[in-house]
Amino acid sequence: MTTSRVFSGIQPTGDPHIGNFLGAIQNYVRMQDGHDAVYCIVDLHAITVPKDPEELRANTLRLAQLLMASGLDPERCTLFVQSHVPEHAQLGWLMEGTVSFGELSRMTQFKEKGDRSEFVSAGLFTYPALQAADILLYDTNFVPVGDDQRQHLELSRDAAQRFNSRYGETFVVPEHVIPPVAARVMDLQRPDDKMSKSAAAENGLVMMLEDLKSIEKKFKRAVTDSDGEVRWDPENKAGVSNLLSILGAVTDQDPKNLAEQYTQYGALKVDTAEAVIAKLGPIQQRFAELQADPAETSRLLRLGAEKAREVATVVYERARTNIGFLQP
Ligand code: AQP
Repeated sequence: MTTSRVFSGIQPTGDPHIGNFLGAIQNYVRMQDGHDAVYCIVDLHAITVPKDPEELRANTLRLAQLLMASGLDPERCTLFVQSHVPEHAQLGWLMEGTVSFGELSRMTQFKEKGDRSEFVSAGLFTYPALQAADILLYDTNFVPVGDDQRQHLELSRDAAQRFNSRYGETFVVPEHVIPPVAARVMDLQRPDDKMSKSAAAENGLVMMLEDLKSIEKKFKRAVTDSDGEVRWDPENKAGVSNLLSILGAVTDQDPKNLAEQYTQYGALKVDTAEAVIAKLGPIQQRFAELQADPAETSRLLRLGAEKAREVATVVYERARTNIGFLQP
């Protein structure tokens, strides 16, 4: 029996928040078992918005340590940095020849990020082509990411199918795996908006490495509504439903069932804060331990890149042959 391959990427653009954790990282950890799991810290994507070089280097190492502290085990998965595997950029160019200007123009994330940025790089626009390359480079079957990545994943599937029909069978067409709960964690202060690193209201954003007391305060101040009934209804009760889905994702329970156990917003807020703190506390401790030995993290990342290249070079070779590049 062949094991299915899972691939996902995460940007080293500052410490992750609990949306990144519940929408992505927690599932990365789960999917290490029973799959051939490949996880990539996508530094090539990070530079689509200009970054301070020292900060980027430090953030890349910190993110690797935080992923390991969260439970990614380099023995059970492949964890590496995107720029350490040059085939990502190489296949990225082939994907730029595969997806169209019109398709890229329809990507809502580009519109949102482009509107917010002073300098809009060409890379920010073609980002989904590189993302398609990341995924297709590993003959990926499943891609665990949050709901916000749905449109990009659809483009990766279209790119794989188009390339296959133009040049012959080359890529596996990947499938999206969206977590059943907390696929879209919302801002605690503006529950109609996705929790995001670039959020304007800092009180709505809960970071994975945040002081635990501060996390408790933010949950206690979370915006709810004035009707006073605890009910699972994301459309009309975004704040309360967000708390239920966070509590559900952290404790592995169905938010609808959880709703029936509460009559007071206050108790729901306290229990959600406690559950999040119980989850993040041990991760923060392991992270502090890993920070003491950055050379070991770098060594593990180098091994991860070697493991990744064993697959990436084979798939890239298949793509370059099929597209018609002359052998050197
Ligand atoms: N609010 C969220 N709820 C659930 N999942 C989320 N993800 C991001 N926000 C939420 C998932 O996290 C993974 C890593 O994504 P990324 O590294 O591309 O980060 P991002 O999407 O750029 O994160 P932000 O916070 O939204 O950053 P900005 O503000 O820069 O746009 C992905 O799987 C994503 O789905």
